[in-house]
Amino acid sequence: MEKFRFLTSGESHGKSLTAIIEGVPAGVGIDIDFINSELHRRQQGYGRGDRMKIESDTVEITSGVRFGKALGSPITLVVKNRDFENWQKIMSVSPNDRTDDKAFSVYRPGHADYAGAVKYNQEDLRNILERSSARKTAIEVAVGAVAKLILKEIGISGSSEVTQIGSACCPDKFHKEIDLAKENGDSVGGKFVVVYKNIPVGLGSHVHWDRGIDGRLAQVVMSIPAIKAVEIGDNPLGLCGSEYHDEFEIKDGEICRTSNHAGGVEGGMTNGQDLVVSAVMKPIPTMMKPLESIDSKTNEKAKAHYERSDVCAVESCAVVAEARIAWVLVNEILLKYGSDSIDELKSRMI
Ligand code: EPS
Repeated sequence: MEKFRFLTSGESHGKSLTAIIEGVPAGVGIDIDFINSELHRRQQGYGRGDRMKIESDTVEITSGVRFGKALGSPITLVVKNRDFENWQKIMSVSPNDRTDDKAFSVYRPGHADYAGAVKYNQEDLRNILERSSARKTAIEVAVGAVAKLILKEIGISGSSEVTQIGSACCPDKFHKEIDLAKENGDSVGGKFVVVYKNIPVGLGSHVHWDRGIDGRLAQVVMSIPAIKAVEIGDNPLGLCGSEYHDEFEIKDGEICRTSNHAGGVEGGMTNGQDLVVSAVMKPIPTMMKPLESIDSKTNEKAKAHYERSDVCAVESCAVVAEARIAWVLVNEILLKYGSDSIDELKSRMI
């Protein structure tokens, strides 16, 4: 991302998760309570594991904000891992603390263990698990909350909803699906939709493949751990062109549409309609009833590694997707309208 840039760091059971964000216009109100409420939302959801009982994620801001407003300088966010207290020796940075406690060598099918260990030449698969864990999405949601605060200043807001858990498509049956998976030592995935409203026309571009906002949205949602499919708009198969495309009309002197199958994106650009992005999350690969696998030390058959995990995290994943979509929207808005301060941005967007 060119205008709203950041890096994150941190291991799942390390001391903390950190982000340094650059590009937040000066004068944006940085409401810590809002960031913490987003972190809280990410921790919720039926089916989360016991880690969420240990953590109570809150953010510390160590730069870039003064008296509640962004300075325009890099903003540093820190979310501490409470569980680090129990992992100090295991996650120590000192070579003197080296231990095999919590080391593991049997790949979990579906997780990053195998490809990560081959790629980074690691024997202890914990060295891959620690960063591939979805724990890192906590700091991503904090960055997304800052992006949402920018969007709020210009009247843009987003929300999400779980639309499917396992084979159940109505909310009354979601808990039952999760309970059943838990009873069976299994896990379950699902589907969710994110909607952002009041989006200006013309974010993204049709002129080059890498500037299409659809591609950028797909990338940030697809790379959330466990996401396997991303969709923009609703795409009922079998509709012909005359049924699918969203016809124009004039209502109260404004150009509008009779439907929104395109999900607010045409030709790689936002078209002023609601932005609608949905995604499919596979079942979490760490399971009480482990799958068949291989021990990387012996190359012999073994049951996959198990440790504390979630049975279902689709609700949390939807919150992560909201956050990541906020990054893209802010980046595109800053690309289109520029702006060093929030007042300048507002005046350019009229
Ligand atoms: C997560 C924290 C992790 C997992 C989960 C996401 O905590 P722990 O590993 O200590 O139990 O609960 O990560 C995964 C399911 C995964 O496959 O990586 C969190 O904060 O969201």
